Amino acid sequence: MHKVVISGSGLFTPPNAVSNQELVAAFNCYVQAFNQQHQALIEAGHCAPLAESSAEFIEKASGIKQRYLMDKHGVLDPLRMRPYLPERSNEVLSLQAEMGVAAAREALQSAGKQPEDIDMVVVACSNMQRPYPAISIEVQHALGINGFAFDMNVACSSATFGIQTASNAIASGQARAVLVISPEICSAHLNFRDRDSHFIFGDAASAVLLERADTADAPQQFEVLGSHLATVFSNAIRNNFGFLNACDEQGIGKPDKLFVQQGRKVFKEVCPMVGEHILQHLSALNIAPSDVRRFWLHQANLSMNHLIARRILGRDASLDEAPVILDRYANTSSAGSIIAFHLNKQDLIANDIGVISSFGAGYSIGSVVLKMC
Ligand code: CO8
Repeated sequence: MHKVVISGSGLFTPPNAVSNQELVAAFNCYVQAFNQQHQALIEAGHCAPLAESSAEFIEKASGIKQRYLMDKHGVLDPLRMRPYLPERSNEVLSLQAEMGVAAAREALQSAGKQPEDIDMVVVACSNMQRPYPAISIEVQHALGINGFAFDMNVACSSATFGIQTASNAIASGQARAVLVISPEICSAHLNFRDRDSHFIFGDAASAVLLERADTADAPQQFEVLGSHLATVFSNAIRNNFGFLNACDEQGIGKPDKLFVQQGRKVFKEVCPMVGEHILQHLSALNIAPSDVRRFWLHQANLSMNHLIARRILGRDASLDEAPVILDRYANTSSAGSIIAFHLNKQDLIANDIGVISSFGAGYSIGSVVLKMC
């Protein structure tokens, strides 16, 4: 079996930053218009008035201050409240592939690799813009990579599941080097009219390059000491959008065809599972939690990360130990923990241990333990 390292990473950040205040202003405009339009029904008790959102609540409940979106004008238009992302002809690189290619190019560059060094491309994310041809094959083609590519979806844990798949392929000799790319267009499957969740997500694409340790010559490399994955079925985070929707016209346009969650339930159920998962994984590798230099945790909610870190360490983690990017990026689903890794690894030194961890819909949980070479 070959030793495997992560030798490169990349990030694509969309051009449009949207603050909580901007998002709330649009949402509240929509609420006021709705309540005015339905005033008679509301007064007669036949329709519940909508409640306004608040930027203070959002930051306090989630830690999110802003997010980056592929389009902000459509989202901030109270009459539309969804991004405007025009369809492209089949001859043009698709939007999701474009985001993935940008992140992948940076990963290739930081690893000092060329497309001909790569044998496998995995696009691992929560939502694919189409079923086929696979987005990964389009990315592979755009980058000029030989070998093979496939898409996989394990919601927010897609990247860690992708890393395990890539790592196994390299260790067993099936591939010399693999790109795991997570282009997330969360804004296109978020319900911006839902007060409970309109603030949660942002768009971004991340990429990591994994390869055999004996071929790697990047200035910074992380040996993959192990990965540990788990899934437990839950309906607490769900999206019923899919190809069968066209077969029952009554369901088209209903809110369940976008992201829906019971946030409190998710919070309560997932935090203990993740803490235990990481502790078990470290124990199996004979690593004490206190020996971990950095936790690149999934970036969904700041209080969740505080709780999980406390469960693992028995005390609060410092920002240095468990860096935060969700304040700027919001929840970027599978890209979140990889963005945290990408932006917070430069200061590590040889033999430092780090843990990438993801959790989300499914439920799905993944951890990858790394040692800087
Ligand atoms: N403004 C003002 N007040 C509000 C708002 C708002 N926007 N929203 C809710 N409130 C009010 C509620 O009405 C409630 O009031 P009251 O107490 O009077 O009833 C009060 O605030 C508290 O509401 P909650 O209990 O809902 O608030 P929480 O403190 O639980 O915070 C969170 C809500 C932030 C959603 C929190 O529960 C959370 O983060 N939970 C975990 C979320 C999470 O990690 N989910 C994982 C999703 S990621 C995933 O795997 C999906 C992948 C697919 C990607 C899809 C992309 C679109």
